[in-house]
Amino acid sequence: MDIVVTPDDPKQDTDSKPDTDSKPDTDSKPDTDSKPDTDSKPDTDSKPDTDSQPDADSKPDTNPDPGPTGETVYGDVNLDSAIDIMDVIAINKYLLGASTLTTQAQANADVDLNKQIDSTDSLYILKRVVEIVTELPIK
Ligand SMILES: [Ca+2]
Ligand SMILES: [Ca+2]
Repeated sequence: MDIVVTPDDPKQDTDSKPDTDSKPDTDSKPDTDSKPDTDSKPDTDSKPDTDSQPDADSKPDTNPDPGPTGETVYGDVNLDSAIDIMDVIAINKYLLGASTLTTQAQANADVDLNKQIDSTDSLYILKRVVEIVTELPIK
């Protein structure tokens, strides 16, 4: 390969200009570095300690709900004395594990009297709401 030495290169002088050094500081602003700290705070999410307390909510045995108030209104899952679409939503939320039901609500929800609350009860309550069936419980 040829090594061409060009001694008359006048461009090298541009590298040694000291004047341009006073401006390019805008690229080196260290202020923006002080923000990404928010990424380093995942500690609050990983605490498994919270599992030792909310047991009161998940234990149906110690549930301090008023319990059966005497009259079981089959289909009235949300205990508002009416059988409507809100009860279908309530039982479906319960079936999905998204909510809990009081003892009375569970009694009301078991509309086929098989001692279990499942999608069959949900379907019957829906049928009751749309008047495919006129009476609950289903026997
Ligand atoms: Ca209701
Ligand atoms: Ca049932």
